[in-house]
Amino acid sequence: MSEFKTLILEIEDGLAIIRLNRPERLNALSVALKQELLAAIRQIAKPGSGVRALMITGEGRAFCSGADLAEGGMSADRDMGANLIETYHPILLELVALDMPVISAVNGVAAGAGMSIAISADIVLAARSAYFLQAFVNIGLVPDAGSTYILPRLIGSARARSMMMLGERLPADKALEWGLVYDVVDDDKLVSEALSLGKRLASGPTMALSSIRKLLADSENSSYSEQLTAEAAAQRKAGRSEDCIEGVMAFIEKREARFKGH
Ligand code: LHQ
Repeated sequence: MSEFKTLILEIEDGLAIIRLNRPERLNALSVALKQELLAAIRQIAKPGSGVRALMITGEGRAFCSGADLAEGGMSADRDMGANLIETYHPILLELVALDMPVISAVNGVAAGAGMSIAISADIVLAARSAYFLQAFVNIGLVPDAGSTYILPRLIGSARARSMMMLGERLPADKALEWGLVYDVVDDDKLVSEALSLGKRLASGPTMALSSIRKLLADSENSSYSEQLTAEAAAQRKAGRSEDCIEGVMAFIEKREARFKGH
């Protein structure tokens, strides 16, 4: 049983599944949901948790509609920058620091900071009826929660600018064409497809998968030669892992590898 109220955390065969669970608000990020999301990620990250992959999805008809706009009221002196630094950045930084692959299963709208969370995953799988929305400009805000970093890197500057400035919905099929998502599947297949990908990753060579994440994150700001050096260091570590020995043995013995994650 999940001890959380605004999300559901389940762990199955090394795969942690977080379901954002405020469907009546399209899973908007309330203070409570942000606190619980951070606590859930920390629980997953704990050594000995047994978790080797994470999948994030939403309950109901949305993935996440971004910041909860109904909470807190409006006044000109409120500091949204501080709100970001104190409550959003820890979630995004801990998510990106996880030593395991992350999948988002986008079951409906992913708007504002909800879109940022969705596209920070390694693999983004979208339901055919899902859509992405840089909602910020529609309420006079700027893209945040990592959007200005991640989005242009995924879909290019021209498309990112248009999404951010026009605040229009990007349907799943177009998101696929633009390279924002890994794949689009029929709505009723989304969860089963994401679970199957998640379980496959959770039984993979976790150390290598985690290094792939880190190498790709570092490559955004590295020179070619720095990246070659980083690859060599990561390969030295991976090459000494039990999973690499198992992978090579399994290849030679013409059988499926049984990776243990170390
Ligand atoms: C919501 C929300 C929501 C509360 C739907 N909050 N109730 C910002 C500020 C501060 C610091 C840091 O960072 C940020 C980052 C951000 O994320 S800013 C962007 C915030 N998000 C938005 O601006 C999106 C607002 N929502 C919408 O534009 C629409 O709801 C979308 C396009 C997501 C979905 O439209 P519909 O499918 O037509 O659904 P709906 O609008 O009828 O929503 C259903 C209910 O959910 C409704 O409540 P009600 O009581 O009328 O049934 C909405 O009020 C509620 N809801 N999003 N973000």
